[in-house]
Amino acid sequence: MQIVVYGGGAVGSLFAARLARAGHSILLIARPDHVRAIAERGLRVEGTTEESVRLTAASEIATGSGAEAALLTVKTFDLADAARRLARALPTPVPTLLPQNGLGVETLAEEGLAAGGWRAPADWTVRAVSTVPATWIAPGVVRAAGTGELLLPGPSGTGKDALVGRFERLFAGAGIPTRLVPEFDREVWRKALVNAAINPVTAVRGVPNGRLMDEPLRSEALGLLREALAAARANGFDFSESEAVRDLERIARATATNRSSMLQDIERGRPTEIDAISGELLRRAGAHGLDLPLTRKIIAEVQRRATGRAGRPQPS
Ligand code: KPL
Repeated sequence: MQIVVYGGGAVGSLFAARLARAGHSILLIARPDHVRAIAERGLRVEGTTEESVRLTAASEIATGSGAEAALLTVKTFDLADAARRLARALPTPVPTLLPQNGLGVETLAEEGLAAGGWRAPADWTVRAVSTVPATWIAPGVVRAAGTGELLLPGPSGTGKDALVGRFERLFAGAGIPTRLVPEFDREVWRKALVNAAINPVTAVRGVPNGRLMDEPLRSEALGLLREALAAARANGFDFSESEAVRDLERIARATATNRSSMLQDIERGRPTEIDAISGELLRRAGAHGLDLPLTRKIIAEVQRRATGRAGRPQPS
């Protein structure tokens, strides 16, 4: 299958490499230094497997590029713009996967796709939740850092089921564990709770995910998790505290050696997803008259660190 992977950060590059190895024809849209390295040496994946994969990479998508499916793997802050560019280049809509962290991702993507010319973009998007850990090493090199899975919306009895089925087969065939989950909105919140606890603490303290199992960082993460839980409950998603703590511990253990995407962004001097994760929780809690003081404080800390570094904001 011909697939555009729009966004060559750690996760997008890992997905691109796995799909290319499974025999698909991949066009990876990435930053120029990554594109150059891939053209010279292929895309190297370290970690659970050690391999170099040949695939096509470009820093922009040309109009009329053929594709049967797309993965939008840019970060949330670049999503609307990337979606617009994708839709401009592919005037005939294709099934498009959205595996971003955070809440409200579909709206951002669908607005961008509509601005790029797609009619009824919601018919083509498939929201996914990814816990596949990937670390950016250098241009042309990423690391598969532990185990994770791609969760997709369970059968809904609508036209979306066929689209979901295509992505399920695609990823499973590329060796990435997939699982269909009914009540998918709840799954998106479940992941947002975990990200709201893991990502800002690891970003501010500069540690890999597994370090959150030890004090004092465990308590710091649990404080944020409890606030996120209150926001979820106020919005009608009733997780028990023990369930949320179990999710947090499971993902922190499975990705123990990974540096969270937010920490990687800070280390690379790039913008972070703090607004799409913790900022959105704060807004959704605020809509119900709830304040999240620890979340508010750590948002400010992440923002301070993100802007304290050199480097201008750039797309993934
Ligand atoms: O989603 C992640 C992220 O880093 O953004 C986890 C699953 C926490 C892996 O690091």
